[in-house]
Amino acid sequence: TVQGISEDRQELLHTLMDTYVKNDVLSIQQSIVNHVEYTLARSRYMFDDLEAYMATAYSVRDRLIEEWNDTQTFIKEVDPKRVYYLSMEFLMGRSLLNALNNLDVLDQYKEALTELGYKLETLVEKERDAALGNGGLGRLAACFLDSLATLNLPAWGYGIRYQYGMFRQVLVDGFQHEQPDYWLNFGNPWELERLNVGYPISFYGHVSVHDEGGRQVFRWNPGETAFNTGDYVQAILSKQRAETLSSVLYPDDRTYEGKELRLKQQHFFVSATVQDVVRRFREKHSDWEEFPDKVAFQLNDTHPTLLVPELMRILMDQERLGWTKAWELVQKTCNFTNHTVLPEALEKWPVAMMEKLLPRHMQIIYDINWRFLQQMRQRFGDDWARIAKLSIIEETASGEKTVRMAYLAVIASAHVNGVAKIHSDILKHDVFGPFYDIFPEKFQNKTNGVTPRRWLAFCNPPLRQLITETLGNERWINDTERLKDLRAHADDPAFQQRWQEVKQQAKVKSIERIEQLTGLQLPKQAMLDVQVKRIHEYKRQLLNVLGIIHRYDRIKRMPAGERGNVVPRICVIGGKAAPGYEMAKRIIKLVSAVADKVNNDPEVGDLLKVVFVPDYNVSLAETIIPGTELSQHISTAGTEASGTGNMKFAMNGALIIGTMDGANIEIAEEIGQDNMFIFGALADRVPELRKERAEYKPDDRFLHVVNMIRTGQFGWADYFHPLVDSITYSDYYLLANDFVDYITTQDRVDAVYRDQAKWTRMSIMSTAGSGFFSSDRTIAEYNRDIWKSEACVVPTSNE
Ligand code: T68
Repeated sequence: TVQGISEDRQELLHTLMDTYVKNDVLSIQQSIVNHVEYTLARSRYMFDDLEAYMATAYSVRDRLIEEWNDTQTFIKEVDPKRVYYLSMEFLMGRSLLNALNNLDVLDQYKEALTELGYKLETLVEKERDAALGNGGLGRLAACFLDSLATLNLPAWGYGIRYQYGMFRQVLVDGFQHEQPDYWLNFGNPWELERLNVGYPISFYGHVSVHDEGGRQVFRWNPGETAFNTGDYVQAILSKQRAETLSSVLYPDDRTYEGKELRLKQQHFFVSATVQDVVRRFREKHSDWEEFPDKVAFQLNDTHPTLLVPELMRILMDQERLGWTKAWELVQKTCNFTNHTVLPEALEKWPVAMMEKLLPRHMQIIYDINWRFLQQMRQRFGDDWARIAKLSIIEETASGEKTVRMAYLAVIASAHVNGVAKIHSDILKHDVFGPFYDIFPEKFQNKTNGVTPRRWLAFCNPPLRQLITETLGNERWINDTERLKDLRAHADDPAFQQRWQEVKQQAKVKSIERIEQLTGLQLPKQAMLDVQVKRIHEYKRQLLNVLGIIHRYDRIKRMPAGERGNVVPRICVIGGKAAPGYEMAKRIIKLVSAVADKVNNDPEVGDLLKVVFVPDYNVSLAETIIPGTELSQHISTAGTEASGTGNMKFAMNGALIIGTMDGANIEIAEEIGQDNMFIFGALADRVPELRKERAEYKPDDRFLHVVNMIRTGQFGWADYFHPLVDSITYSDYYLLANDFVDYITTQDRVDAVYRDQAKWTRMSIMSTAGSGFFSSDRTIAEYNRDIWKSEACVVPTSNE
């Protein structure tokens, strides 16, 4: 019951709603056609596929809004501790199919649309991906929202609604070109604009000090405030400036870029978030002591770390709390997740830029640092070398001072976590080693996960059906540990047969999609071998290419009579290179060049096909992953924090060829080493191998393959030179060291593939062992060990 409304009125309102949002086919058709006519203002007698998609989306949205409102009303009433997940990126992908499945109305909508003369599968393709993220970090945030909702946790995701998402990648002559992704072109039916909610966001200016009853208070006098001015023309100009803040997602997931607009985005984002959170808290509370019982922040990498000085500023300068109290509240509410150990990715903002843009925040950061270093001095004495290592402010050799955002995040947070066991260990003993020595209790591991709804049940309906029939019900979808029960069927020939049929069906779909995207003709019986992820030197797509060239060369040298024994393969590589990352762009061109040569070689025919799939994104992943047979996760050990693609492929019964890196290690623990193809140097050997690399004599097969590129067998010899050099001299990612193990492991892959019963068994064991990698488990752990909030289940109306 709702407070403050008479029972009669409540009854009437309930009935009105109930007769509108019904889920029988006729009611659904009515609501779709209503939206065509009244929301889109198109004729109900004539609307195209895009309009049908829009109307369907609005109709589904009505059903979501109802639950949303009930949830919000209930949660507001209960006033539990809320979790705030702060992320500069949410890589959501499409929503229609996900929402239909979650509302459990997929079949009704299919039927409703069929009768109206539309195909749901066609309409689904009309939706633009919400690609508001670069890769793993952004997609993790999206999976976490799914699991937070599934677990009924009272949580909000805060992010930026960029107008331009991740660029669209087109290949011209094998080279990557970037096109703007204006994803809002036809409007976005999944969003609601709250024009009544707005907060001023300030930049620049100076800080003044005032005396308030004998107490010193600081005031930030901003030079620029979005939305608040009396001058009409200035107001418009200021609004336009404000709009640039959310215009574009930075497409760089590799190097931190010291661009002022990026810093402005970060401040805009955290400032609006803090103001919204504080407003919600103040609606119900006047005592700041209660703040940590009502609020838990999770910072998705360092990108939202300005939250720390902004919250301090609001608590001290606006709410008039003293430093000690404000700092205590910050330290009790903030938590930080790190996603990378690559030094070039760590954010370090120039002090000069921060001072200019956010003078009060810079002051607060200096204060935090000073107090922290004082404490350390009390602890360690005047060991300046040790203390300098802990400083938030770094002085570079050139004399430039920068703010180490990760150190600020570690010092301010109650809990700090990595995203896979090996990664969390590296954080403790390497990246944040000195901090681990001081506060060991802060450091945790939370191994990543992915939502089994989108990444198994919804993207792979035939496999869902088979699993459900085998396990007897669908409880495995929200309780993935139950997938273990598939193990009992792994050796059953009849079950294996059905598993193969399902996999083959998905494979054909994947291949057809790839054919459609590339114009190639591909053999449907070949092994589908896939490496899709952002292009990075550390992810070693180049090692994959070297392996492909080696395979090609071997086929060429083979007597024609022996070629019958070759296991045919389609090698797919896909992913985006950051626009300024030249090496990554050269790798893309190399894949295309090798593909051109191999695919047009009549001696090779269907034995080997090489494909670069353009514009890899969430939706493409949803069709490619279910059909993949072999998936590659081959980073140099110690460089991939976790990986999440590996989990999605394992769930869908693809076998993994991979190094002992990131979550691969835990996948091996869960599904068994013998159900994966593991190769390569271990992380603890990597530093020595790097030191010894200059003396290392690479195998002749490695040298030969590298030489084929160098001497122009795939053309473009000059353009590929930097790639060849990178693995000939420093070879930082140790391709030469891992090459032989890689190609011999690839031979083992072929051998197992020839034994389809064995392969199928391994495939079943992969899915069966993937339950641990549900993001439901990850989120349950965050909540148990960090947030300590409680599930908040809306009572249903008939209870
Ligand atoms: C990824 N990081 C990790 N970063 O590479 C991956 N960076 O191992 C891990 O599984 C995943 O995070 C989730 O934990 C990223 O994706 C970025 O995208 C990024 C974006 C902007 C700036 C820096």
